[in-house]
Amino acid sequence: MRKFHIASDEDIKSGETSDVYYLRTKKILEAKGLASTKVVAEATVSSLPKNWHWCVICGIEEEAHLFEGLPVSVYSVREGTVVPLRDIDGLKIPVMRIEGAYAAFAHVETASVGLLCQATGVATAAARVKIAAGWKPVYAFGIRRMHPAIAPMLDRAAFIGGFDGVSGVLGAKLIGIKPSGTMPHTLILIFGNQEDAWKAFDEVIEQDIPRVALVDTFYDEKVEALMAAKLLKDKLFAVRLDTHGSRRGNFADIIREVRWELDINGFKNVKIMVSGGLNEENIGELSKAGADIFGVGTSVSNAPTVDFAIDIVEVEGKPLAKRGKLAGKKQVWRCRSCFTWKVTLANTCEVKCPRCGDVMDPVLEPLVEEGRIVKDLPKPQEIRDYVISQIKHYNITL
Ligand code: PCP
Repeated sequence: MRKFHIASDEDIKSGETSDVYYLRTKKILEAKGLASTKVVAEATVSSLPKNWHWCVICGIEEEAHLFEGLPVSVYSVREGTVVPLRDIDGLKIPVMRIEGAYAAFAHVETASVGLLCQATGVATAAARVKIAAGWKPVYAFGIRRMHPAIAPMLDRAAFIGGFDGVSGVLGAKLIGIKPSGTMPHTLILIFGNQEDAWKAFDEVIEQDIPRVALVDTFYDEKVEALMAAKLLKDKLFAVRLDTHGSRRGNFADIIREVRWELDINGFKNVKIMVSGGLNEENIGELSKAGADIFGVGTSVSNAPTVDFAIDIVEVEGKPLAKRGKLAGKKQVWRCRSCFTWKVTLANTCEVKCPRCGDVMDPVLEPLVEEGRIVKDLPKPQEIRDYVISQIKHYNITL
């Protein structure tokens, strides 16, 4: 009996998480002798949430495992590729292409779209928060807001988007890093006072874990910050302000006051970490006010999904697409120098950047060939580095 309302790997690969109309389509094609009909299908971003004009493609590793073993071939952009909504001619950009008999992958079309939609939303929201925070350290604290079954995926996507660490134990294992965290109010409440809790943390927790004292439980933040600094002295790495909404008032000014209080008392090295209700709109002001480190939860783990669609663009080698979509198998090109993109038919050999004249590189690369994963799937750290390098190289802004 299933304890949690979640799908297993086998459920996902066997089509148990499919929309039923794809399974009925497969049944009809098989009944009518069309099961071997070859198609080319492409995944494109139909629209981006809010005022986003680019997204960080995430979920490609899971796509590889989804199509592994099926008699199809898949081409995709590298995981972590930052893609604008449209190319230089205003065309929507395919980020993944599937080639083979439609009946061979109909049962995983739903899952394939879902793998891209949510992870890309989270990774993009994370990248936007990092840009808004001026690239200061940001940690993912948001898995508590979502179903635990997807906690590793959420943490991985936030890390790929540029976050510096994640609070989730399994997510951190998946990424290959140590989980990050400070202390909850619970610890202080159970000890009944701040100092015994801070001291206990210092006595019990491994020495390589930064000592970050939570300083908003009972008294004013600047009072508790000074108490913690005087108690832990050089061992105190930072103080965390997770001030309750009812007391938050002008949070930026509270941060300035805490900074001032620590500095005039000789604790210039103690950093200020803030968390609770942070997002790309409010984090910049808190960073300017003196916050050094951020814990971001809901605004990233509950990020809007990116609206991908998978559409057939060729049947038995003939370009064919529904209204609103561009027929024919495509390749996508990105300029080496400027963030210019161009969509062409797949048989195009070379493209020069219409904007700066530099060489453009084809970005749809083989991922799965006839059911075999042919790409060395990069580690999350490599993907994260790739994301940050693109944003800095192309000077990508919010
Ligand atoms: C929460 C916890 C997370 C924060 C808030 C995520 O604080 O510390 O870091 O917040 P967000 O989802 O609004 O971004 P509490 O609920 O006070 O929990 P705790 O006492 O465990 O820190």
